[in-house]
Amino acid sequence: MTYLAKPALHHPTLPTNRLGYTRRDYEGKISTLCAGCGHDSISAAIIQACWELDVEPHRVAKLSGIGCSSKTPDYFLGNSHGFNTVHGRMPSVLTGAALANRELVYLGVSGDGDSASIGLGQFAHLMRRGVNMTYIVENNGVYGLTKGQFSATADQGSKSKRGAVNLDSPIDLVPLALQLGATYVARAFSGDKAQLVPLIKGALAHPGAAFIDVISPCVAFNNHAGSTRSYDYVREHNEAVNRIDFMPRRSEITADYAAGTVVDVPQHDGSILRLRKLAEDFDPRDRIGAIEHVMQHQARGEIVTGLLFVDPEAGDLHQRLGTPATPMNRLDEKALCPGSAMLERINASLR
Ligand SMILES: Cc1ncc(C[n+]2csc(CCOP(=O)(O)OP(=O)(O)O)c2C)c(N)n1
Ligand code: SF4
Ligand SMILES: [Mg+2]
Repeated sequence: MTYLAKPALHHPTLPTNRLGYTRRDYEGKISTLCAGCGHDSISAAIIQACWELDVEPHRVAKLSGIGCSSKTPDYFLGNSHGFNTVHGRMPSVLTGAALANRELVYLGVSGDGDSASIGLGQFAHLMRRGVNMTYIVENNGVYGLTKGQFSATADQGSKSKRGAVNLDSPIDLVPLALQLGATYVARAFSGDKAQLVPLIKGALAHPGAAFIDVISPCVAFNNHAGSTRSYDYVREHNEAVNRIDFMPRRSEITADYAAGTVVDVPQHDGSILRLRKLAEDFDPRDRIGAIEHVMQHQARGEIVTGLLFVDPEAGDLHQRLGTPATPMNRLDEKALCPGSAMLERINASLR
């Protein structure tokens, strides 16, 4: 069932992007997830974001772990590189790939079980190393694939479908990513595509570790009264701090806004993140302020969404390590083996 291909034909009048591709060129196989699963909406948002950004599909590497969420890379970007790793191990495989070939666009897709339980250590080190990638956690508060056990992000006191109460404290990956040094951090809701698509575009263009926690209801196991990850609960408790418009370098800035209602955050590549403020007291360039804001609202049962933090001066692991501009998987023997004289010099410097 997982391997149903979609027919390649599409209507000749479908709009194309600057590369001449239609949105359908960014799709994957037919999804086998439950009808109404939030994860499918996230796949649709990824397709939309990549199409709008004119990303060349063959330049994307999509990696995931294990779970319903980690199955989704099969359902988008069918012409991209893909690697379905072991449960919770996507970050280390992604780090290795990104070091070997810095020219690809790295997209990690994971679940709350995959990233906050078995893969928590891997998640932490990817963020603190500043690997240049977009990391999306499709957060439903349960292990969907293995039939609905509480995950580590489930709120204390929330109820399972069968009425069991979760006694453990939750792990919130957003303040964690902020504390660990991620340079682009957002939270979104799979049911709000207008918010999610620009957040994904901003993350893909960000030159460092970008993390988006997307609340993504599991209709089979966690969409009932008593759950804090159901469609109804998230809609009622969603406190968006801003709305972002991602403007690539080439776009002309024409929109007119009242003074004080927007913040423009220029990126290294000349693109601009325009943030329309919804919470007056919130500044997305203040890392510690963002942690406080998220945690204070969380204590009141509110889910803060939007772009929570961006560092316009962000760098990445390659910059920190001073790796060559040529991707390492393309270095020839001359560059990799500088000769016995150089080896002697290195050895001498270590004596
Ligand atoms: C090493 C290992 N341990 C446990 C499992 C069983 N397992 C498969 S998916 C999963 C949890 C998936 O939860 P999550 O990442 O939240 O994805 P979801 O299905 O909810 O999208 C577990 C525990 C496994 N496949 N491999
Ligand atoms: S079990 Fe839950 S997470 Fe998995 S496909 Fe169904 S609704 Fe989605
Ligand atoms: Mg899950």
